[in-house]
Amino acid sequence: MNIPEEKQKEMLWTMLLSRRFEDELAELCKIEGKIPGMTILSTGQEAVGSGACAALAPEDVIISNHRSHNHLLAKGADPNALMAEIYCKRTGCNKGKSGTLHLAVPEVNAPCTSTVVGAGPPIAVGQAFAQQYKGEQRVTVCFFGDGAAAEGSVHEAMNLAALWRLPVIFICENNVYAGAQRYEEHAPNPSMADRATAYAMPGEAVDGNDALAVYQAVRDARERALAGEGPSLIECKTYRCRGHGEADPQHYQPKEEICAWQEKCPIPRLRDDLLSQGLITPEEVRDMEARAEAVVKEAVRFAEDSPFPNPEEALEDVLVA
Ligand SMILES: Cc1ncc(C[n+]2csc(CCOP(=O)(O)OP(=O)(O)O)c2C)c(N)n1
Repeated sequence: MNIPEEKQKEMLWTMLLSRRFEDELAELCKIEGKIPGMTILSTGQEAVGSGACAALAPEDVIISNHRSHNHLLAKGADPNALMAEIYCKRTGCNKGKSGTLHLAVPEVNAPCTSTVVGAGPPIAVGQAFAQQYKGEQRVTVCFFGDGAAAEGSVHEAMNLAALWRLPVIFICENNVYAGAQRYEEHAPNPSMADRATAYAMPGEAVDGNDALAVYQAVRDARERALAGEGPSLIECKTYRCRGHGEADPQHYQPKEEICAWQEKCPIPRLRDDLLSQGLITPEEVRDMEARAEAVVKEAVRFAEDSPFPNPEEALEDVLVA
């Protein structure tokens, strides 16, 4: 597949970091009052953000949704500032004002995540329009769910992006569920990627638990976008292994289905692939795991030790037009 060794290791690292970060959040949110708001995790879906972001340059932009931790960590967000923001502390990447659901990390070109379902694609199209208008050599990636794909805003965004040949890559993270609703309850066509045909753009479905396949598809789409060939739609077929949020008991998800997908976990898959090719040693894997543990421990300490913002700070950084 011709993927540089360092990129493959980077994908394994960001998946391990993301999993450890979210496993910690899964525990923290059980402590009353610790984490304000909902806790929405991407456990089992890490190959999507990690594979995609490894194929991007630092100047490329990502727009994400409510399930954003993996996307942001894979794009290089500082785990300390991210954790502090999730705690709504003043040292957080948004000074404690966004919490987990509206995180923004402009330093890594992740200016917006929105929990408004379907809000991301029009924002990504605006971003890509600006890039094209200014003649910049960079692209915008938009992560959204299969549920979001049913929103009118997503169709409008794809239509305009294709019409104006904008440098945007639509990544539909098809994790089978939108809240408690299964994919086939809201989408008549089993292929989300097929929708690309309607907008005359390339559409491809990939195994969303295979970081290397995601990387390859995004790398190709990025090359097309930079060559002026416009947008692409990539459907990453994956599975939501936890509830919609941590308070969701998942009673509507068949146990056997969850177990079958846990078996397809993207992390051991890439790890074993790298080990069998001799691209990584068992010791390096252990080091990566220990590093992820240490980074997350430090992020929690940083968040815990940080102050909450003062109430009057709510009025700072507010844009009044
Ligand atoms: C406009 C809007 N409608 C409904 C909701 C409530 N809501 C939050 S997440 C969600 C499900 C989204 O599913 P999907 O886009 O597939 O993403 P996933 O949660 O599976 O990652 C819904 C309905 C919302 N936040 N915004």
